[in-house]
Amino acid sequence: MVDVHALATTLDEAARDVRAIPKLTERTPFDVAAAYAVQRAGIERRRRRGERLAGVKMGFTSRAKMVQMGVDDVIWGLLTDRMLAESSVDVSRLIHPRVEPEIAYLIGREVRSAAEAESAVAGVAVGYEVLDSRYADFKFTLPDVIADNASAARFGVGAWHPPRDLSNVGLLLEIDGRPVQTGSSAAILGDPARSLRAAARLALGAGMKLEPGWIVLAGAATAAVPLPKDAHVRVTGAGLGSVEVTT
Ligand code: OOG
Ligand code: MG
Repeated sequence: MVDVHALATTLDEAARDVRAIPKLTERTPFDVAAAYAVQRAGIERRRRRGERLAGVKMGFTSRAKMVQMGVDDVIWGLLTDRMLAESSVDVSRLIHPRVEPEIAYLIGREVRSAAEAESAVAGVAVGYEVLDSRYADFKFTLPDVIADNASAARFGVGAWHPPRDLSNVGLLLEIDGRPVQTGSSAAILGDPARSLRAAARLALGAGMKLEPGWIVLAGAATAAVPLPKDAHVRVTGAGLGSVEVTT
């Protein structure tokens, strides 16, 4: 039997102490179902500290990410209000942060089936995600990264726009004015709307629902890049404007 709470505590303490740990599966092999139980226990710890659920993040929805991280399955994690960054991210609180461009959906009403996910969208935006694997060297197996809440650390979104077709939005990630990644939202499962529906399905399967006010990050269209201190990051989505953050 896997001690779900002990594993969740180990990950939570690594994040709070800003300290990388060896992969959990090195000592305790566990499967994907146990990994999601660890993820959920970690979120419960955050909730007990007063954090509130703010949405869902999808992971490995593009080939660029699967290839970068050496895994080949779509995963999901949960976002809390405290992960939402304002204008800056304090990288001294993170182990080895990386940043990646995201497409974001704002949920307008409760989503009771995957089929109604798109019609529940109140807004769309360009966003970014700051990842910070709690594992040494950002190296993990699929169960490890799921247990670690899909490496979620911080995120931000630009101005919300009325829902629209996002199947081919050009994305640009700049650091200190230099383009470091470019891509298209088409890389996200062919259309990020598919990722949104998957988010609804996965939430329902876990006994949850996408809630009004929640944000869904559909997954990065490009590989993630290291996020240094004193950096100025800008992510632009064609027709969606930009979102900026400093470190
Ligand atoms: C896991 C998180 C993947 C995405 O957008 O694909 C993810 C990782 O790469 O550490 O957030
Ligand atoms: Mg991501």
